[in-house]
Amino acid sequence: MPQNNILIGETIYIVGHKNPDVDSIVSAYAYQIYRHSQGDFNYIAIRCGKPNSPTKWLFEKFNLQIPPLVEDVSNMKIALVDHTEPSLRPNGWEKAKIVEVVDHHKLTLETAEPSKITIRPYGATATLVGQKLLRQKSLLKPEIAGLLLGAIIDDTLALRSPVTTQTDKEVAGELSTISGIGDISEFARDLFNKKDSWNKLKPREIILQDYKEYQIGKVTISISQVETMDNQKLLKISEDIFMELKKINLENPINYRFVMLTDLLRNDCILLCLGENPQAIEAIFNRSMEDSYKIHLPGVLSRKKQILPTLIENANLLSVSNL
Ligand SMILES: [Mn+2]
Repeated sequence: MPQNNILIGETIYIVGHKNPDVDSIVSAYAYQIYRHSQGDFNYIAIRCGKPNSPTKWLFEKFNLQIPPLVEDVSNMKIALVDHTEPSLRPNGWEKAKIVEVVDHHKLTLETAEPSKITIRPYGATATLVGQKLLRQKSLLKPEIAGLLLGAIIDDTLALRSPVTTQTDKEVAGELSTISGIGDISEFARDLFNKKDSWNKLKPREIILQDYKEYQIGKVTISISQVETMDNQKLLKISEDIFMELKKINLENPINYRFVMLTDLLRNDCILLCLGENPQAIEAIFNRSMEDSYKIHLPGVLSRKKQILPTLIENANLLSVSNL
């Protein structure tokens, strides 16, 4: 697919992470608009996986086209948005050239040549891209502002997650004005209602819908997140989910697997835990497990800002010294 257009130069494909969420697809889309506004017409937004329900709902709401699917980025020049972790990159990245990064996560990158890196510790990549577009307001159409606002709301859980910064709030405020979306909480509720699609899914799909793997030293873990408006309903099938998690781990054994059942209204998380050293997990979260796989964590909503850093800080406990 690499193209060399003599008029606009070699194409750079803007791509979010595997299992794309709203932020990954919207940021790629909006970053293309920003680049084109700078005269860089060789930037093209793509996605490397199926859009989730909130993403589809947003693009439909604003009557916009979701970027096209590219399953393998071998031999392409790519700009990574919303991630750098190798396990989250699109298939074929080993044979691609990462020329740019636009992200809000910690950087994991080894490049042969210097790339253009833009990372800000915001709650969403969409905040970063939104900021760039807001500097030239004339270019920011209401529907693009709405799309970016949706991504910020999704990644920051309506500006309530601990990942939320003052900049997220300010950018969201400006975007809401431009988009004409007056009632942010109603917009957020509509968006989050699309997340509650888990009741149509099988346990395996629930686990893999928003699934990320991480390497912490020698320990490999996975953390799935299921965001709901009511995790008590999900709790009823938690045992089925846990059994499926065990099955997944038999097929592909890693050290620990977690599933976060977060409740956006109650502001808490039921964490399903599978791993080599359950005592370590209890010690790390300072709570005992129910039915030897569930931990209730009040006030926990964020994988990136709460669960993952807690595990990284306690990596010494995780690394199975008693193997
Ligand atoms: Mn994001």
